Amino acid sequence: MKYSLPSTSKLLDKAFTFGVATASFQIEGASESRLPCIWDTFCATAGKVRDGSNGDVACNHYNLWQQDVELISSLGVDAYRLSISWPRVMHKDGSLNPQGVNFYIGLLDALNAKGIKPFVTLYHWDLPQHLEDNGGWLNRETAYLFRDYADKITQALGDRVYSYATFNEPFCSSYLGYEVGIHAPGLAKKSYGRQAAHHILLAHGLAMPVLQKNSPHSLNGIVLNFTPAYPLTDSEADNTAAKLADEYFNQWYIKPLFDGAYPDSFALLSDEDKPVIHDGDFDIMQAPLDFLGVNFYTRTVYQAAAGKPFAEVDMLDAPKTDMGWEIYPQAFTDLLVSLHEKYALPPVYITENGAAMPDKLLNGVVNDQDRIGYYQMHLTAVHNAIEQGVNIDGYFAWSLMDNFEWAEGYLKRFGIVYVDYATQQRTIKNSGIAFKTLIGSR
Ligand code: PNW
Repeated sequence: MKYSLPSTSKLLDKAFTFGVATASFQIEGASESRLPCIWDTFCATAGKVRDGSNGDVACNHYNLWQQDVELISSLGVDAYRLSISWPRVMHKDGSLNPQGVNFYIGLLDALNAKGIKPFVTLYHWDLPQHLEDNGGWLNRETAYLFRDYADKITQALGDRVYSYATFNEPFCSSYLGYEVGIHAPGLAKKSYGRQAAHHILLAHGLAMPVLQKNSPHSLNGIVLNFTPAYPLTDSEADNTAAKLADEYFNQWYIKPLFDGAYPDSFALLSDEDKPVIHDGDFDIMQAPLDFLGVNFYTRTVYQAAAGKPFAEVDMLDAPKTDMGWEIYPQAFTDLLVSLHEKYALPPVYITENGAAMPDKLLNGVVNDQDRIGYYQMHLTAVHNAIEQGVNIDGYFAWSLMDNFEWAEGYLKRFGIVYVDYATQQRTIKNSGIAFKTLIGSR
């Protein structure tokens, strides 16, 4: 039960940051002590979450946070990535809610006391419902309200935070939430997805200078997810399909931040699908970043198709996780190298990587050999990218513990710690023991 890397690997330097990650809605529970958010509403809508569950209790981390800090500390990690629940720390009138703020102050103080660096994401999908009622990310005003939230919360948290990310995965919030509707708020229109993305990237750009001013010593940036697109064959048609898919699902969310423009295939959008863009928006979006967070899980294969730019291919015989996501670690190395070649990147942190597996707790043990295999291959993929010149300073496992996996509810387990939801008992899985051993071996 051990991950192995070449003894000279940068991953084994003490300066390389190893951490575990979570997000507010997925673990906190205690929904009664905050404002409602779009995921509460989505969960309450029949047919949206597979097991009909919600985030009312989740891992009860809001009440169990002290033991969870002990758990994180027992893993020996350098850092813990968490997110702040906007509806927990702000009232409807835009003033801070001291009860919510004090929860995070207590948590951050406990982490710092243990020498664990807090990596804080300001938006991991839990938009206050009252803002959605006013148009949510389709309303440009929401970007300015996000800046205001970022301003107030970063002032309140003072110097407790090692790193701030504005957003987690603008792709998921805009595409899954507003374009295909499988995430909250469940809207499904192409123009909505593209407009929501534009406003989220704008909100990011508006907040960045505020973070730099209020928290000049933290590493401030954004977290993006990538699902690299591969052609099924090396035909020109399949290559074109994969390139268009890559622009639509990946480059769309990063190119504006570094190049101040959407990809070329923006021109293929019909006029009604194009987002409303104001003069100066791309200048705002290009605010310099101290770090880029990269989340990686899988790749997608595409082929050419009649009547549409690309068609996804299900790789039927390929190894897959419990999400049905193909296990293809070479795509992780390829992705990191290609981002490094395309953009003038700041230091990169892998802010999420991991796998859902059908875990079983037997006699107090979770022997998750498949997850151990996934981590071994993906840590090696990160090592290989570093060898090829990519500047990567850290790696976070998704997730610290099993939690509310969005539209899959509690059916999918991503943790390196097992959660028995009936008792809220946590058990470190064998993949977690291996992670601890790797970190301790440096
Ligand atoms: C990420 N996709 O979500 C999130 O940041 C986590 O909150 C989540 O639990 C984790 O990955 C596992 O799903 C994603 O469809 C959800 O490409 C969907 C996609 C990517 C990331």
